[in-house]
Amino acid sequence: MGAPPEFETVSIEIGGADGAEAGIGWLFFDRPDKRNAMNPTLNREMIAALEWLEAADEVRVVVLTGRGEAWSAGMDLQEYFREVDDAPPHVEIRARRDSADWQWRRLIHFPKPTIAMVNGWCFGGAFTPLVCCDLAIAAEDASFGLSEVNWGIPPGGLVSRALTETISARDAQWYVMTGERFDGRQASAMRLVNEAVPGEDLRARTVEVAGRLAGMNTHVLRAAKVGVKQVRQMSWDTAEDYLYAKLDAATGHDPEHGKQQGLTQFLDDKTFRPGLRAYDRSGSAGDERG
Ligand code: ACO
Ligand code: V55
Repeated sequence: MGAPPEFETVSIEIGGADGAEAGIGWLFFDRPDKRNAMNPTLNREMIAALEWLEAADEVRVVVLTGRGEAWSAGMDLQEYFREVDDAPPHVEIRARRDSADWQWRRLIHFPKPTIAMVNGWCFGGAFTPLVCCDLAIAAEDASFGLSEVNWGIPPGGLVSRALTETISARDAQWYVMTGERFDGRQASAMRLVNEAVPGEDLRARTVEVAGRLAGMNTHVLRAAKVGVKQVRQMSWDTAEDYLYAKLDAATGHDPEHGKQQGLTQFLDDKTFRPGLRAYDRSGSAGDERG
């Protein structure tokens, strides 16, 4: 696939081929001097970066994190608000489209597993990409806030929509209306993130989780994640039909025949217990290549 492309406000690093980080594509908000605030350039570059990561065979899981002290300080108040307010309408339309395009649509539908590794500040607009990653692990002392009301706007974009996908209505109302901050431990208690760990353990814990996903059947993981997201908006009747269709499609098209391997290894060979770990992929016919 070649070296990752280079950007002004975003960067990509690929984990070494053999070590604990094999298969991990690190995607950084990379404007540490501006606390990784999302300006129109960053939003455009994130679209391109996600397209590259989607196509890179060596990348089996993506971790979205921030350089420096911040995960992301939200939308750039100078470049996304003030400058766009003064520009012709088409500039605002484009900026808003690019913003939603990666923060919500591309991330939520990303074909490989995604993990938000929240290393520090997370404000306002940053809640959208946070929620749209499949999993999230935060530093205990990361600091979160819906700070929109503090500077005179209600949350816009998809921020409130993303928030209510994860935390309770009571918590959403509290934090959207007060603008108060909360830390990683509280974010975990509210289920905004899966776990909070001490800052010094954040990278190791993320590598452990990402590495486990990278070692699994990506074809099956993709079907599992799409299914669990889609059924939230379905009736039980529709969901039953859809999930069986998904199951049959996923197993029928699985290039490494995971279901057959799992059944054989449990029922015939008696070499593993599916409740306790994944089947042995080492004898797989071939890895997934699309
Ligand atoms: N937009 C534009 N610039 C920003 C943003 C932002 N959201 N956040 C930080 N910066 C810039 C600062 O203007 C400053 O730039 P300068 O060095 O050119 O003056 C630089 O980043 C460093 O910021 P400081 O405030 O000096 O850093 P500090 O570490 O003291 O504070 C903090 C960090 C708490 C994140 C603070 O910068 C802050 O409150 N940022 C705004 C957070 C916010 O409310 N974001 C918008 C949410 S609303 C939305 O996203 C829709
Ligand atoms: C916000 C985010 C936006 C936007 C307006 O609340 C406000 C933050 C991500 O886009 O267009």
